[in-house]
Amino acid sequence: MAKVTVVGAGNVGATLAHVLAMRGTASEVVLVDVVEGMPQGKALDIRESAPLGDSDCRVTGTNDLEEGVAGAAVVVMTAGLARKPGMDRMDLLRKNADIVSGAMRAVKAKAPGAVVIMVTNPLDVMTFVALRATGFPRERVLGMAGVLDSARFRTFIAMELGVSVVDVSAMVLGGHGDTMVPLPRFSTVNGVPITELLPADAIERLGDRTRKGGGEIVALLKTGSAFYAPATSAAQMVDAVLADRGHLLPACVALEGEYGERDLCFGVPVIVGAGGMRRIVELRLTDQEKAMLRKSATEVRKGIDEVKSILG
Ligand code: TXD
Repeated sequence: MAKVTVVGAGNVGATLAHVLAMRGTASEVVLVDVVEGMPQGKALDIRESAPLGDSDCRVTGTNDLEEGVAGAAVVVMTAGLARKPGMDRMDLLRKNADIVSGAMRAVKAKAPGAVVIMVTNPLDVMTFVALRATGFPRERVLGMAGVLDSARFRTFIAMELGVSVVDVSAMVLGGHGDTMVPLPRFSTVNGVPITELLPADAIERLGDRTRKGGGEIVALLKTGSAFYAPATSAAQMVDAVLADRGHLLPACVALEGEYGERDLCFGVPVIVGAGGMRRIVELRLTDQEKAMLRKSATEVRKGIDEVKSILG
């Protein structure tokens, strides 16, 4: 069994540690954060829930990044700053790129064989930063966004049709933002495409709610953003790696010609197992689907160009 390190013990990181501890797929989970006492306190609280969850997972917390990541099989990166008053988008990008680069240098030094799962926003851009800072092969640097966006789409489809969410599978590709691309032709209820079950306007409405899914929760919460579904989505990716499951998931990976793109981290279907990505699955898309993906890729590329100008 393996060690999983979660960098950033905020809402997503701590919830992820709890989900992992309850599932028991990792023997050890380490929470790392810069706030003194906080990762230790949350880790102890989570560990004290283990007796009730039939789990022997050892959960600990630390402020020491290098010690925290040492020997980890999987490192999930959730650390980052939220935008503060007076900070513009580029300031925030610079700060988060610094945080991610710093953590990834520690991963490179202390956990050179790890699979990295990025969560920090802007997701596609930070996946690019992580890839560059670690120098890892692209198979071992994955971004979590598509699993969450697809889980949201699945939820809305099940709610609309009044069917079990367990029967619904969905595919959402592209960048993690307003231009993401829900794919109704590849979204099914027990194998039946939703295009057979719902009128086009309803599908459009559910796709649109999915695209705005993060914002809908931010508007309700007033402070902070979604974390239960994001953390559980990251846990699914961690489990796919630890248990070598071979899940076909949408994930953000570096493209080298697939989908007509290169030098870009972007959400596409991949098969995930031990060692990270086994391969990218190239879907045959309609012209309309291709155009939507291209538009999303253009958006993501802008962000990556910005971060390149910052990193030099
Ligand atoms: O789909 C997705 N990828 C996302 C991404 C879904 C939900 C959240 N998404 C993004 O994840 C979000 O926009 C943030 O960039 C991250 C984490 O979200 P969370 O809601 O957990 O943010 P918090 O609660 O503010 O937690 C961030 C923690 C906080 O405790 C900081 O003290 C810590 O990060 N932090 C650090 N930890 C370690 N090392 C460094 N340098 C550091 N800097 C800040």
